[in-house]
Amino acid sequence: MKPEELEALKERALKELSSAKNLADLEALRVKYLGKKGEITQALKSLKDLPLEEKKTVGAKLNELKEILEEFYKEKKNSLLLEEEDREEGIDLTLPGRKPERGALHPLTQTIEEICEIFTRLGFEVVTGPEVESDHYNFTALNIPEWHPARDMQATFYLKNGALLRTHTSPMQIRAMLERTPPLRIIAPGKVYRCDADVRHSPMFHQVEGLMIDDKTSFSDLKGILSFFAREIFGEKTKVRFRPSYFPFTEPSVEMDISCVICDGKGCRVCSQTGWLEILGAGMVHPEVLKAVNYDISKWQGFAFGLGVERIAMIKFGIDDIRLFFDNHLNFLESFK
Ligand code: FA5
Repeated sequence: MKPEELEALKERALKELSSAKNLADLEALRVKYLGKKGEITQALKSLKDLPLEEKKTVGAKLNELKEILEEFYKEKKNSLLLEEEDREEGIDLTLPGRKPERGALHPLTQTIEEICEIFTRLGFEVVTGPEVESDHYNFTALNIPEWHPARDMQATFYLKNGALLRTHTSPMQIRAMLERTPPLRIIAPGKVYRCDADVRHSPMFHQVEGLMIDDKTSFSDLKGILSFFAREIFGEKTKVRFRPSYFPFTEPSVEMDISCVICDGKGCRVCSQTGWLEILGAGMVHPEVLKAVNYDISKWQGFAFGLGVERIAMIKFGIDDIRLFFDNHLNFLESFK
């Protein structure tokens, strides 16, 4: 066999092997070139008729070609096997790759972060504290002694050792004042617990407490800061109003309403036709509370507020059942990505 014939044989064999579509085609080509009666085997057999010198050179080249073809055959067989496996498993190699699913922050976490961000811009420090509280911090120090009927306003979960699950974030007012010297501005987000459950009430929910103590802080500061907050979180056009209310730890006390974001204040089912939605309780810190932390009431004064995070999130995202936040259905959670 002449060198150019060998080269042509190599090219033809590699071309055919590489275009084999399946294992059966490939096997036929193996037989054609490398089988007992295959072209390479036949050529090797016919070496015996050649003169010694030629036998050596052509023989070496033929063996080299045989090795190349065998290696190529093996690789091709592996790749056809993999393709066949994929087909059996129903994998369509022409499909685009799957993107990994991305998670997102829970809507309540998003709301808490937004609230904290707004107050941080106004110089408030974010603090956190325990969910298992003592009677003293949750009630007594907040001017709610044991006999006080206001204790019944918040149905409390008591623990065996006399401790309780905090019913509001207001104990953080006491903790923050004891840990700092005035002036101070803090907000305290966190979980609170009450024996209470329906479409608007959950036994565990979130509040954000706010407290500002200074030597001049007045009711105007309370109104200004809370109005600013409402416009930041619900939009520039939001109107606010303050109604007189009662909390034992503030005097005077108010509740703040915002104009209904659903009907723009015209009256709808969500705002019970009033045009207003209540979002928080607030007031000037009661002197008895300042006394409980040994603050000089002739020098220091301030305001506090407590808002329900679920309430804010329900208004913001147009959700009418509080339980959706805790059922953790993926369809619901994915709509907040
Ligand atoms: C308080 O808890 C006071 N500590 C707020 C406060 C702080 C007033 C500082 C003055 C100064 P109230 O019980 O109204 O107040 O609760 C505040 C908010 O928590 C309510 O407006 C409501 O949005 C939310 N809330 C109350 N109970 C539930 C509940 N079971 N599920 C979901 N949200 C609730």
